[in-house]
Amino acid sequence: MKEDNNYGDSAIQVLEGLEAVRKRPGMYIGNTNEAGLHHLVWEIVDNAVDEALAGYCDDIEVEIEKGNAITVKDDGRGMPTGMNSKTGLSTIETIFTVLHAGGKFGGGGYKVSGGLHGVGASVVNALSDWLEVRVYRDGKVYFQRFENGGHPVEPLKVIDKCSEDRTGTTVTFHADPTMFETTIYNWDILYKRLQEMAFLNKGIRITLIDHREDEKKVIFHYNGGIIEYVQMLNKNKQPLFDDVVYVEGKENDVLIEVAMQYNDSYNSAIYSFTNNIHTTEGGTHEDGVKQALTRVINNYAKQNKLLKDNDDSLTGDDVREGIVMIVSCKHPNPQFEGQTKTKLGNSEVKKIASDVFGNGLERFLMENPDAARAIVEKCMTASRARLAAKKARELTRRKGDLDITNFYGKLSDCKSKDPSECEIFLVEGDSAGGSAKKGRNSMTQAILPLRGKILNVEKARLDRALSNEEIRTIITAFGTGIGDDFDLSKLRYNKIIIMTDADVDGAHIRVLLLTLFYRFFKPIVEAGHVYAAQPPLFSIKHGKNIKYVLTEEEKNDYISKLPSNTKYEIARMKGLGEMDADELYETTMDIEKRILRQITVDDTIAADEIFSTLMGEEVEPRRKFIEENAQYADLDI
Ligand code: 28F
Repeated sequence: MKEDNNYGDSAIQVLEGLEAVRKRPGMYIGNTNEAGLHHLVWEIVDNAVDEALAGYCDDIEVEIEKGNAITVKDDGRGMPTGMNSKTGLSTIETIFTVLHAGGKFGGGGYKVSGGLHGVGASVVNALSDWLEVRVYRDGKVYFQRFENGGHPVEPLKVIDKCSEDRTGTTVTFHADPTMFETTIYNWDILYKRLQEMAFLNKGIRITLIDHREDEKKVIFHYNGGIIEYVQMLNKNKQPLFDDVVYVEGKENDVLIEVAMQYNDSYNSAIYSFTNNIHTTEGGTHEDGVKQALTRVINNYAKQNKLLKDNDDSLTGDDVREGIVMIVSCKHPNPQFEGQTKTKLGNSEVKKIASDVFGNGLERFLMENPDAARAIVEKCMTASRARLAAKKARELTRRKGDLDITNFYGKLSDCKSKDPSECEIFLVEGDSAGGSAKKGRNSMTQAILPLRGKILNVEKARLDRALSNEEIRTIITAFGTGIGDDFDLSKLRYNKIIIMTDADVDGAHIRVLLLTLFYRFFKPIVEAGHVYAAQPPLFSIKHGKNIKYVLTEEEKNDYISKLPSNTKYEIARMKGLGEMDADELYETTMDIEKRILRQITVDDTIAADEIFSTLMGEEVEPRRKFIEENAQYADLDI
């Protein structure tokens, strides 16, 4: 070990620990891509948020510096500046060089933020080419700098005086470019997560500043916490009543907070968190709250004779239609389970969440009879629609047999019955549909031409969607069923490819289809079965070669790389409907040459917002969204 400072054995062990992080960074931060890079920021911010949750700090600042260093500041007590007897190092150096030294905070409090990885400041240090910490405490400014993956340049020292009442911690680091695929921070990612943090921890002010090209600054500060989160999620929707139901309670050190409001849509948007981590797979906190919602609304409806004795009870789906809800749990010892470790497993939490939310909701209904009546009526309408949809589905199933000639008139199925190699193209218009049928590889490629308008399901319930002919055809073709009958394993095609023109109408149809899939076939989208075909914009012909490209840049790039004496011809491609069968196959369908874009949903909260903005009732936000995103030819969810 080439260390020319005078640290002892413990320091050497420390560096071996940090070396382990550099050898297998994925073990500590999940990944070394863009997500992993941002993980470094979350680790440091989590420490500041913990200091805030302990009650000592209310201002946190995150700055993206020129050159992509990150500074995080808090106005808490400042990290302790004394020595650590176990390591023989200062506490600060210990925090930044010993794995898991951050750990639980002493003094009765507990570490609440972080947890998914929750690896602490030393991992950030290990993965940085330099890091500086400044602590303001007791009228002094303490400083230490680390380089090359956590090697201290000097021990902690005092570099300045400061006013006695100035306290806090400032950390600046620069991610090591040899450890990450990218070291450029993304404003939108930082924005979204820091805003979420501010919603989930009411009263904390979090400021984000970007000092790179054009200065940007935003302050997140929500005294209403998750109440304001729900209001934001509903901002483009019509709420059923003005108040946001808010319930908070603590049992055995487990804190449960719930905010909810109904809107006039037919979707349910329930987002749950534990220790500020989005539990996308749900868990016991979410289960408990859902259980209480169904129980309390049914009891209220029966007690107030809104629901008659011989009426069926309202189901979970009935009481969740049109709901927007945030569930936040703070737990001293959370157990995360599930495929992505984003499901809360602690069994005791279910009853706590159910009791806390149930009591609060009961009280709200009692105190707000108008809102209570509106909720119950909405749930009963949902219940009737559910029964109607069930009938319609049964009808579709039976009618499916009668309709089958009509259906097969539309669908040109592929010969193979092995879903893993089958694809279905949903094609805009009969003329493109005709070319696609002629040009396709009929062994594995099925063609479904779409004639009529696809119904906007953002404004329709399942029963009405089922009365739409195009939608019925799509359901029949997929083979999965829909609603309660849905079964992903019955999907007849591995790839569902939306093939529309590269113009505004094409984009519109694509968005309508994506809305349908997202709202009614979400697992198909989540499993990555949905793609958009990308018909090329230009062809470049030279000699016997023909090259198709998607963009102006690609075209120029390709031409610039051709030998200078090459003659070439550029043609702007026609719409799908004007291509002949060979052209369409070669440019857009041929597995070897085509360009597909997989539609992924890695962020359900953002996707939900996009769909309700694009497809919902309110016109102004839609206009604004399209204007702001006009430069993207496509919607990337
Ligand atoms: C920019 C990132 O990391 N802020 C922090 C504190 C405050 C204390 C602390 C941190 C003590 C024993 C671990 C101060 N005074 N912002 C931050 N602020 N850590 S990190 O203590 C660390 C623990 O081991 C602190 C009294 N108690 C705690």
